[in-house]
Amino acid sequence: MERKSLNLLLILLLLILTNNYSYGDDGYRLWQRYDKVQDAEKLKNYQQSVSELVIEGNSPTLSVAQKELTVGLTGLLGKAVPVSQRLTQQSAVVAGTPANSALIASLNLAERLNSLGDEGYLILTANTNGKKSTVIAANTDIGVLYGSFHFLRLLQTQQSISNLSIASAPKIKHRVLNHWDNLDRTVERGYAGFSLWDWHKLPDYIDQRYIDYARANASIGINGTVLTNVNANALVLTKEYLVKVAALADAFRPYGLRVYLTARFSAPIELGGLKTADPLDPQVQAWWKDKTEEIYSYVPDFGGFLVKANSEGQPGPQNYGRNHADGANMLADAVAPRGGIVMWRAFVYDDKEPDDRAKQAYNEFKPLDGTFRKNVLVQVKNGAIDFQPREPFHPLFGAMPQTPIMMEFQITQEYLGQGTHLAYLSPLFKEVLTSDTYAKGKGSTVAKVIDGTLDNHTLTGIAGVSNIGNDRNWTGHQFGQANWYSFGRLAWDHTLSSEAIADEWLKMTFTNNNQFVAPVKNMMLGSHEALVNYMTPLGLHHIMGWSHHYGPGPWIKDKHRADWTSVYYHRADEEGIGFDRTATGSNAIAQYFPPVQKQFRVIKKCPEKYLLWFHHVKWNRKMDSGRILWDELCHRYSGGVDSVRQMQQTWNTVQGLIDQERFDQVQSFLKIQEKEAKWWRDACLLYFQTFSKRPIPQDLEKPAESLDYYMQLDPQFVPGI
Ligand code: GCV
Repeated sequence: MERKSLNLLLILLLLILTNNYSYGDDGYRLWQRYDKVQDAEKLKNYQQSVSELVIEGNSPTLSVAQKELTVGLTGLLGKAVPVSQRLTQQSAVVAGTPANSALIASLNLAERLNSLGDEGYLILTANTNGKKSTVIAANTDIGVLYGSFHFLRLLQTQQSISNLSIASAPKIKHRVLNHWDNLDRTVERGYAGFSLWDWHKLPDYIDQRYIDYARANASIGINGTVLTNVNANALVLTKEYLVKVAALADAFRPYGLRVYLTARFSAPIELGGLKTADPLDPQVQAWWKDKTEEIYSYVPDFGGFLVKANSEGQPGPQNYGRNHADGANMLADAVAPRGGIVMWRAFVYDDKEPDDRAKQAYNEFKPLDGTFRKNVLVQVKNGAIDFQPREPFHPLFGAMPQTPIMMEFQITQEYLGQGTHLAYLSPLFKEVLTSDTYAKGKGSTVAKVIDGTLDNHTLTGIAGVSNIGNDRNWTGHQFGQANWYSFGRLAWDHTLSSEAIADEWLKMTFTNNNQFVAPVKNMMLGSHEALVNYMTPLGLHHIMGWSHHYGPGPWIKDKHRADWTSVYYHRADEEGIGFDRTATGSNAIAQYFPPVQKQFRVIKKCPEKYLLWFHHVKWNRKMDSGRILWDELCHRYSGGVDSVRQMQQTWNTVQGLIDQERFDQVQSFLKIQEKEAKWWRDACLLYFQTFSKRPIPQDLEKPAESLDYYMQLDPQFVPGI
């Protein structure tokens, strides 16, 4: 061997031995990595605690549970785990239901299982036929699958499995992803490539991705997926597409993932050749009934429809002088005989220019409370405008006690840095869920509205607009996976903390090494606030670039709708800045219950994070920090940029603790994020300075370019439009 080759070989060996070399990893495996447990003592303990896997029953769902446990345990333990239908050894893992497993039945768990419903499970250390075992028990096979994922998570996050007594059940019934995927595979507001659904090759080709997608969703308890964009195309309701939908539904079914479709309200005209889509017209009603029956003939467990109607140009019942309940009820009657539901969106604003767009959904929907069918959920965005980096909770939460209100969060980061900004969204989700509506006195949180406990609803739901595409790592940004993950975990149990979710996600996705987990978790937990600061601090909102929504655009004005411009929302003038939503302004504040109004009504008491959402505030007003508003705004924008730089530093310290490939991608994206945070800061401050006419405080970094420069930037072909 030549000397040079020998040297190379030695270097390689050295790298392997010193463990500084790790294999590339593209993130495809998400949080389901199942690599061998690194901690020797824990590994030994796990190996001793898991000798075999016993699953007595037989069903498609049990067989995927068995596969997941086998693959997972084999990987984590670094040894093959035999599968058996009979208990032969101490320390087995026994999984099943009392109905399909004599072993589980012998444990008399009926009382404990009763309260856990169709999807809950128990994970117990138990004595089974005289042998110590770990038992995963549920009322249904899906419960067993969910329990299996939970058990694997315990090992992935290196927790003790010695004395287990876990009971878990979802707090919300329908936990649904909304894909804004078009039939041509573009994804509206999608930043992770094209749609996962390869319609052209369906139904014949079932991509492994569909299975892995279903696995990932099942692992966090997501049980529904709306395949198509709310800006709907009626074609998906034709036979040509329904056979494709059926193929996806078949692939997802073992994982408990039900398929839903968006219904284009004008489909009876477009597909059925009718002259009208009036929901009170008997022919229209009959058309939807027949269409629904046809769908069920392909997908027997079809979940139902999601509808965007009379919003942003979509057709709806108002085109015929009817209201949202008329439209929703017609579809609800069509799916009711098969147990389907209708998720009717409240994201509406009409063609006339409103005095305040924030008030429209409430104005249109609140009077309809009590008029919807039993199988209708009204799906409400978390805030009254549109998934802004921060919004106060939507006033419809708590305002329609007779109607099940479903939450709609946006997981894809349309207004939060799109494909390249690291923003962990669990704190945003939690901020909304824990907000108190005071609908029935103190403690009437948004979470209690949507989990049904406030108004005794059993039909409950939560939706997340998906950030998933066909990028190899699913979400474009490695940390986008955390938002998919945290949505699912909170949908199952909204009481979980953002910190706990970040902790388990990091351990499962990267490593259990605390040198990595502790600093990166901190970084994640502060990332949403950092983004709010460099984009829309102090309650600012809707000041992004025109149409593609990428980058800053506080100067956007003179468009065909005032409420699509930025000046409509920030209202900056020489006096001050902010949207007066009190009685002296649009009075949107009146849509909240009195104790909430009280929190927001006067500038002095209003939390600063919502200040400019509710008030027009003078530039020289003293803030909590002692600074005047203008200086505070400058500090917030600058602080946001500083926080991103801090995130970069944190990330640089963990190099070598994880694989290089994912490390590099995150590092590069953080550079983009820093560049864009500066862009936001400089563009917004220079623009608002034309009104405040005050200097940027001495101690802060000055803008790199002129306002003209920023105003002329015109990014082309931004993804997701
Ligand atoms: C699917 C915002 C987005 C649109 C989206 C709409 C909605 O306006 O920019 O892309 O349309 O919300 O939620 O219906």
